[in-house]
Order: sequence, then C-alpha cells, then structure tokens
Amino acid sequence: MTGLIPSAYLLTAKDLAEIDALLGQILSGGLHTVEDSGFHEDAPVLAHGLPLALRRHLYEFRLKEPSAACLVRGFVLDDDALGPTPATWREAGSSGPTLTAEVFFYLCATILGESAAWSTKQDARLMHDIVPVEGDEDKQLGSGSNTVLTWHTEDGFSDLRADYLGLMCLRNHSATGTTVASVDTMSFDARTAAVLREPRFEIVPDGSHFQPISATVRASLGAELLARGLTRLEHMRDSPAPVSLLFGARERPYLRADQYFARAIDGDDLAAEAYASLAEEVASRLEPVILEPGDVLFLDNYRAVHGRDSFQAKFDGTDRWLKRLNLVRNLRDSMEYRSSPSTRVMV
Ligand SMILES: O=C(O)CCC(=O)C(=O)O
Ligand SMILES: [Fe+2]
Repeated sequence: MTGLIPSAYLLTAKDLAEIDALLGQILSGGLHTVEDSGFHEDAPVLAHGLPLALRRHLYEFRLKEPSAACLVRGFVLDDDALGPTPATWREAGSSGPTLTAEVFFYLCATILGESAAWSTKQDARLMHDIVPVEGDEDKQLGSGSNTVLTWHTEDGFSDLRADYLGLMCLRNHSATGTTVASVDTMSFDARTAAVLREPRFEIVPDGSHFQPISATVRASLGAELLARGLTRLEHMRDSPAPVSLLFGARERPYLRADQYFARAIDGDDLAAEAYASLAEEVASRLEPVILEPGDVLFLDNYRAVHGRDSFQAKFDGTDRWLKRLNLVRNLRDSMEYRSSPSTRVMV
C-alpha cells in the first residue's frame, strides 16, 4: 500500500454481511438507478445502516483530515456479472449489474458530503463512468488512455469544485494507476510559498465543461439559470479571475492547481517561477494508486491533486472502468447556480 493512504479501511467479513443486508433491503424497495432523486434524499439517512467502524473511518477523514486520500477496500465484485465495459459513459447508465456497487459507493460518499452534478458533464448525471473512449485516446479527459492524464485539482477553475472526489473501481485488468500527490508531502521555500499564496495565477475550465447539454437538462434548469451559468463558464474560460494556488492555514495549506489548465498570469515572471517550482514538486511526489475492483477511493480535492497513468485501451469490453462522484461539504455554496435547495445539478 502506498504511503499516501496510511489508513485504508479493509472491510471485514462482518462488515460485508451488514452491507449485504443493508443493500438487499434498499434494492428490494424497487430502486432501479442511483440517479433516483428519492434515493438521493434518503441516502444520507440510509447510510446510518453502514457498519459503524466504516462510518467512523470516513467521518474522521472528513473532520480531522489525517490524509489526502481514503481507501475502502474489500467490497466484492464479480467481474463476469458486471457485463462488458461500456464504450462510452452514455451507454453505461446507472442500473443493471453495477447498481449494488453504486449504491454502496453512494452511501459511503454521503458520510463525506453531498453529491453534486455539473450540467455540462455526462448529461448532468451524479454517478459518472470513467471508461476509455475510442477517439479520445490522446485527450486530456477522463476518457483518454494513451496519454497520461496530467495532475490536477478536480474542476480547479471553479469555486464550486468538489471538496472530495470519489472513485469506485469496477474493473482494472490493465492495473492502471490513478496518480495522487498530497500537498502534505510538498515543501516550498518561504518566497515561493508566499507567491503561491497570492492571486497571481489563472486556471481555465477543461473540455469536459463544454459538452453539449441535453434538452431535458436544459428544460429542468430553465432558460434564465442556464444562460447565467453558461455566461459565467465562458467568462471563466476567456478571462479567468486571478487565484492563488495555495490557501488556508499557513502550516498545512490547501492546494488548487492543474498541470495543464493552470498558469501564471502573463508577464508575471516571479509567479511563473513559483509555478514551475510547484509543478516540479508535484511531479516528484506523484504516486500511482492501483485501484482494484471493489475499491472505493476518496480524494480530498483541497489536499490532493490527481491524474491517471497512460494505458493501452482495447475497446473490447474488458477495459478499465471506474465510477465517479463529485462531493461538496455544503450544497448552499452553489445555490445561485442550482434550481432548488435539493436539486443537485449546477450549471
Ligand atoms: O481515471 C482515473 O483514475 C482518474 C481520472 C480523473 O482524473 C477523474 O476522474 O477526475
Ligand atoms: Fe480528475
């Protein structure tokens, strides 16, 4: 196990029996998909039925911030029963043979935060599929494969970005690493740290935020909210507001950065130098975490940057397949960009 995750939680046989009973109860109620809004409303309460030690472990990760990543290992998956890895996220859907795993993942996630979706990503679904897509091999997207997905804070350009990113591994025959670096392992000289704390950098949205929005999602958001949100997104792309890359407590800072989509403001040589030091430091700290089927990995998006090693996709139904959740501590922060308090889609 990597040094990044000092306290992985290994599910015991007793835990698995309790989880099995809880999932059986939830699924016997007729749940067909984790995209069910009734399930979203109930999930934080249903999660009280998870094993106590697991809930404690997850809550401690949130409260005490002992590490930048938290791994829950031992959920049992039958590779054959999952069916083929879908060719695209659109084909995946959140039902059928992966439902039980998704419900477990979602329940664990509610101990850390509220799930939130982007209208622009994967048709506003909460539960994303990360699969290699033919044609995207060399793109800086979760659907890429041949090219390393460079390290980044998830949605680092946005103040509405996740507090936690959840990944559940369904299949990883290629043993492809999710790369992670914790800000705790990085050190900067005082001058560099001071510059990184100043708003002398910009981060622009990646291509995943400019996918077409379906008519259904458009209608559910309404024209005014949609126009306001999209104008804001374009503004963040075309004239991003200056941000700092380190923030929070001096002794244990938080980090927001992106190897590909962040840069020093044009003409600021000191900031460019500080950014180069940061990039070098991150690159030297990045470690692969090879997710195994059934693994649930939560990354603290304020304390870890992550990416993915390159791999050769086969596009034959056996490729790597992860599920992903975007979690925030406080849904209210995005109220201006959602249509109601309990609606989880942000423009
Ligand atoms: O594929 C992975 O391991 C991580 C992909 C990624 O960066 C993400 O899902 O945000
Ligand atoms: Fe990511």
